[in-house]
Amino acid sequence: MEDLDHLKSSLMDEVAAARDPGALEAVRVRVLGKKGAVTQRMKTLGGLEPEARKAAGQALNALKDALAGAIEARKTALADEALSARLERETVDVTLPGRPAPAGHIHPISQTLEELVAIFGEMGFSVAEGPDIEDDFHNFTALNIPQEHPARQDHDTFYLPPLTPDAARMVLRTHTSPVQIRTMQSVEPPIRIIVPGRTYRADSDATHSPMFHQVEGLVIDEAAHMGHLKGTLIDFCRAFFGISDLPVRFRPSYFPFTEPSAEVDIGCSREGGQLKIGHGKDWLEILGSGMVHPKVLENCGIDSTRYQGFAFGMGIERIAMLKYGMPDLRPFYDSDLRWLRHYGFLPLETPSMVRGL
Ligand code: 2NL
Repeated sequence: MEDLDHLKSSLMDEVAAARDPGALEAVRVRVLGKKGAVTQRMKTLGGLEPEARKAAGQALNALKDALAGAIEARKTALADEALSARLERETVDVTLPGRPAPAGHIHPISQTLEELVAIFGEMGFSVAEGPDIEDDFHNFTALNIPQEHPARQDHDTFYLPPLTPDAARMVLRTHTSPVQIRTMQSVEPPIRIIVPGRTYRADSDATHSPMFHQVEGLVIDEAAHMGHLKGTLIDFCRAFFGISDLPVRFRPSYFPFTEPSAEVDIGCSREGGQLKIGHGKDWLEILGSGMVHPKVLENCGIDSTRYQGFAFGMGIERIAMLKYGMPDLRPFYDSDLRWLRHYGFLPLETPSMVRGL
């Protein structure tokens, strides 16, 4: 019995000295395991007299229970200590500034397109889209573009090789007008759409890319006239450039698909070689427009004695460059992160001229 008291206090000391769950488990095995101190003693009970065996058995069981309880208590204490240490270590400093927003930027083409959609959207236009690969009829013929027109020449336009020798050759659309043609073929007027998208021309220099973006607009109803064209485009120019009294001028022009046609210029100054949009003695061309040619309406199955309307078109890169002061067209397609960081827009900080800054 004295021997057991001694054993108990030395084993209890070992339990108390275990600094982590691993050490505690080692102690448990040494004490209560198959070859542990208590188990070994249990095995000697068989050689004792019944009286002595009973007493020693009870004492050993009591010791075993006490040690098991102590090990369990130590285990809980160690877990509590570990949790407290972790909570201490992992405190949240609620006074730290917020993490910076993700580094991605909105491409100037996407940004400009969103602005265009917002401006024309407020005027009641919806967005229409169509295929980049077109047939001759939708890209040229329906638009009253004659067979011998230079735009149809191979060196101005990307033609695709026909899939079979007698298949019609397809074309990468040279403007977004075929989408308006498709809309007029399938939708009963009134029509009020803008058509943004990629367009393709065999042209490449500092101001021309073989792929570029356009937005065209189309309004068809029984009464849309040149006054509506002018009002729509004056409002658009002023909203887009954020200058409420921006001078806008309409200059007679020619397109096969509109009659009459007008080029639209905005006021600017070029003092000291520096372009400034707004006021000044100079003009800058920014879009083309006109009343839809009756032949175009008829080509789409629209009765030109009942319906009329206007259309316009502009290059997205060009108006983006003018608005955001970009000197070169080529970096638009280079995926150069330095350029994108400089000219790109943050998703939650998009400066919009539509409803005021
Ligand atoms: C420009 C000029 C323009 C149109 C596009 C159009 C479309 C149909 C019918 C009539 Cl389906 N017109 N589009 C009209 C006038 C000008 O674009 O300089 N674009 C970059």
